[in-house]
Amino acid sequence: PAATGQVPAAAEVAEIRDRILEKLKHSVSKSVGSATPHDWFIATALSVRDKIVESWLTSIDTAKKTGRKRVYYLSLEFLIGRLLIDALTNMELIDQTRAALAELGVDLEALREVEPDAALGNGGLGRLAACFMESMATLSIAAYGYGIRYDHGLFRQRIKDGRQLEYPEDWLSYGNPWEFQRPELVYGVGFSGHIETQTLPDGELKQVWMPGETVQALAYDTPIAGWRGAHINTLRLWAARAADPLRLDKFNSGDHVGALMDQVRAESISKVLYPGDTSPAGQELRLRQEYFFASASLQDLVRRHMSLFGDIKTLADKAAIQLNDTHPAIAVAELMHILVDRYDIPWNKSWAITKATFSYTNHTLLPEALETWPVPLMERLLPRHMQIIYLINALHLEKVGKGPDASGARLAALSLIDESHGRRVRMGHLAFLGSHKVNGVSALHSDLMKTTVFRDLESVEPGKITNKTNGITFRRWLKEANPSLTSLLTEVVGDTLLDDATILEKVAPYADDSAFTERYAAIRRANKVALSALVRDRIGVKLDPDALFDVHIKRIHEYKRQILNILETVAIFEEIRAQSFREWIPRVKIFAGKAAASYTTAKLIIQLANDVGKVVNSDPTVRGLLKVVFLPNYNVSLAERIIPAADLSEQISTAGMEASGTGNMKFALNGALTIGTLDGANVEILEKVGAPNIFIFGLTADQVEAKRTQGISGQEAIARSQRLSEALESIASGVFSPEQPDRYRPLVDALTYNDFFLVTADFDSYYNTQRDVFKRWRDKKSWWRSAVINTSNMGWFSSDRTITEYAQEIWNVPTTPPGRN
Ligand code: 26V
Repeated sequence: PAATGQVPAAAEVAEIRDRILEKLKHSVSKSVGSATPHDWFIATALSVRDKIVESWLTSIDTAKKTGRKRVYYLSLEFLIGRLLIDALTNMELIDQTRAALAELGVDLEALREVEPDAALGNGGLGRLAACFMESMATLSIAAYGYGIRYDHGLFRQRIKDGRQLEYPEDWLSYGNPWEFQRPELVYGVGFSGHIETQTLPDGELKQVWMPGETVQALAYDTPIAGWRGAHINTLRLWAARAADPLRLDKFNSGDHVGALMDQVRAESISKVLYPGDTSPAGQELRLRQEYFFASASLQDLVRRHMSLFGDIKTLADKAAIQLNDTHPAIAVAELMHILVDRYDIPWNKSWAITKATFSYTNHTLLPEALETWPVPLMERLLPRHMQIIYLINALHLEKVGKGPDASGARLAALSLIDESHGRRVRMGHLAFLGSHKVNGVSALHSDLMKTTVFRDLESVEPGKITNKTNGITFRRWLKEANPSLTSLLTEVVGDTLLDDATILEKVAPYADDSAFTERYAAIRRANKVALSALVRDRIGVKLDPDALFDVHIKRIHEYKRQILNILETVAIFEEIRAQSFREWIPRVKIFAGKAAASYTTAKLIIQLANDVGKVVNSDPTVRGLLKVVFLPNYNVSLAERIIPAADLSEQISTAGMEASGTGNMKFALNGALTIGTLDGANVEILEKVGAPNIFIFGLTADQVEAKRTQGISGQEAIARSQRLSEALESIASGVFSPEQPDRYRPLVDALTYNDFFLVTADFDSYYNTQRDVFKRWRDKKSWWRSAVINTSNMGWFSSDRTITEYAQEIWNVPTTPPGRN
C-alpha cells in the first residue's frame, strides 16, 4: 500500500527507531542480527504500546476525577483482528514508524502479516463489538468492554479436497504484546450448591446461596486506542482458573492426573470460543461461560462503583450496561442477586435500579438462535438465580394478568418460562424485561422485532424497542484497509475525514470528474492486482485483475444464500460453454467464509463452491472468462484485503432474515456496488445511495412471509425457469462431482421440495439483475460514477454515528468528537 501521509520529521523517526531497538534488546532479548520478523513485531508493538499506556492512564484518571458515568459493553465475542496497524494509525505514528523500521531494513507490511488475528468472535456480532469499542474510545466515552479471554478463538479453516476441515486456533502461542494481566484482580464465581434461608435480626427471611464450586476469574486488559489517541478505553477479558491449582493430597497419594482435575474443569470455561453462530449451543459449558463472565464483570463494576461513589443505589446514574445479544442476559438476575442478597436493597427498588442500568441489543430473529435454557439445568447450576427469575416472572405475569386481554395464550407468550418443549428459561424475555431500552440493528430488523418475537412484550411496554442501525469504524475499514483510497478522498474533503465521516458528502461532485474517477479506478485496480497475488499464493489460481470481482464473503448459512450465487455461476458457465462466441464479461466469483462444524448443509455448500471452481477454472472453453475461487480461513485480516479489491458486493439473504449486515457497509464505503435484497441495512444503503447506484432484486420481507404461508416447494419456480432447472440438473447429475455424482442430491432436493429460504423463488430476479450488472460494467464511466456515489454517501454508516445514538438515546452519556479534546 502507498504511503498515507507527509514525510515524517527525521528527529521523530530516529526517536521511534531507538525505542524499537530498546524494546528489541531489553524486552524481546534479541540482537538486530538475530531478530525474526516476529521479534520485530513484538518490539514495534511494545514501543507503540508505551505511548498508548501514557494516554490510557490519563483517560482512566480523568474519568475518575470527573466522576463520569461509565458504559459497560458485555459481549461474549470481540472479533478484533490484528492491532499493530490499528494502534499505529490511531496513535498517528504510522508513517514515522514505517520510516523508522525502513532505516533498520525492516518492512512494516511484513510485520503486519506475522501478527495473529484475535478471532474471539464468530462474525457480525463480534466484529460489531470491536468496531464499537474503537468508536467509544474515539468519542471519549468512558467505556469498558467485558468478555472472555479464550485460549482458542474461532477455528482455523482448511480446505482439503474441497471440504472444510477445522483446526484449533492458537493466537496466544507466541504471547500477546497488547494485554496486561492483572493478578490482583481476581473474583470468585460460584456454581451449583444450595440455598440456606436465614432469619435476620428483624425477623425478615433472607436467601443465602452457598455455591458448591467456585471458579476464579482473572483479568487481562487490552487498551483500545481511539482515533488520534485522544482517549483510550479498556477491553477487560476474563480467564478462568481453579481456586486450587493442584490437589496436593491426591498428588501425594500418586493420583497425578486426578490432582489436576479441578484445574481442567475450571479452565475449560475459557478454553474455546463456541464456534456456532446461530444454532443453539445447548451445552452446560456454554451456560457456565455466560454466567462466569457476567458474574466477574458485575462484581468488577460494582466494586468500582462502590469505591468511587460509595452508594449502590446510584448505580444506574453512573453505569450503563449494554447486553450484546442474550449471551450475557443472566447478568440481569446476577445484579438482582447482588442488590437483594448482598446489599439488602428491597426487591422493587432493586428491580428499578436493574432496569435503569441495563439495555439489550438483539442481533437475530432466527428462532433457532433465540437462547433458552432448560429449567433443571438452571436449577442445578444457578439455583439462586432460578429463584430470582421465578420471582421476576411471577411479578411480571401478575401485572400483565390484570389487563383486559390476559388470555392464557397471551400469558404463555409473555412468560419468562417457555412451557411448550420442556420447561425452558427464555433469555430474550429476561434481557427485555430487565432493560429500559431494547434495540434492533437496522430499521427493518427493529420493525420486525415489534411484529414477531417481541410483539407481546412490546405491547406491555410500548416504545421500549428502538432502532440503532449498525455502523463500522472507518479507521480500520477505510484508512487501514485501503490507504490509497483514503489519501485520494482526503485530498478532496480534507484530513478531518476520520473525525467526521459525514464530510464524505463532499466527494459526490467528483463522481462526474473523469480525472478523479480515473484515479479512483486505478486504486481499485492496484488493490485487485494485490488480491490476485494473494489468491495465487494461497490457492494457486491466476486471476485477471481487469475481470469483474464479484465477492461473497461472510459466514456460510442457508439464509445468506451462497447457493443462489453458485446457481447463477453454474448457469453462466453453461451459457459460456454453449455460446462461447458471445462477448462475455470476464468475471471472478470470490467466496470465503466458515461453516459451523456441525452444520452439514453449510459444509456441503462450501464443497459445492470448491467443486464448481475446480471444474470451471480448468475448462478450456471458458478461456478464463469465468473463475471461481473459495479462499480458505476467512477472517478480519483477509476481509481487509478482499473488500478494497471488490467490484460487486453480494448481500443476497432471504429478505427479513439478515438483521443488518455490516460487510455490506464496508464494501459500499470502498466503492463496490451492491447486488442485494431489501434486507437488513441494505434497505438503508439503498436510501442513501439511490436506486440507480445499487442492484436490488427479489422478494421483500412481506412477500417472503406471504409466500411461505402458500408453501415452500420450489417445483413451480423451477418449472418456470429453464435456466434454473438446467443449473440444478447439472449439479444433481454430478457435473461438478463426477467421482460422486449424487453428492449434491440433498441440496437439490431441499431446493426442490423444501425451499424455506426461497432460493428458487428469487433465482430469475437475481439472474436478471446480474445481467444488469454486466450491462453497467460495460459502461465503465457509469460504473465508476456509481462507485464514487456509493463512497460519498456512506458517512452515515460510521460506527461513530451509531455510538453517538446509543450514547444520547440509551446510555445518557456525553460524547466528545475527536480533534476537539
Ligand atoms: C448465537 C450463538 C448460538 C450458540 C453458539 C454461539 C453463538 C454465537 C453467536 C450467536 C448469535 C449470532 C447473531 C449474529 O451474529 N447476528 C449478526 O449480528 C450482526 C451485528 O448486529 C448483524 O449485522 C448480522 O446481520 C447478524 O446476523
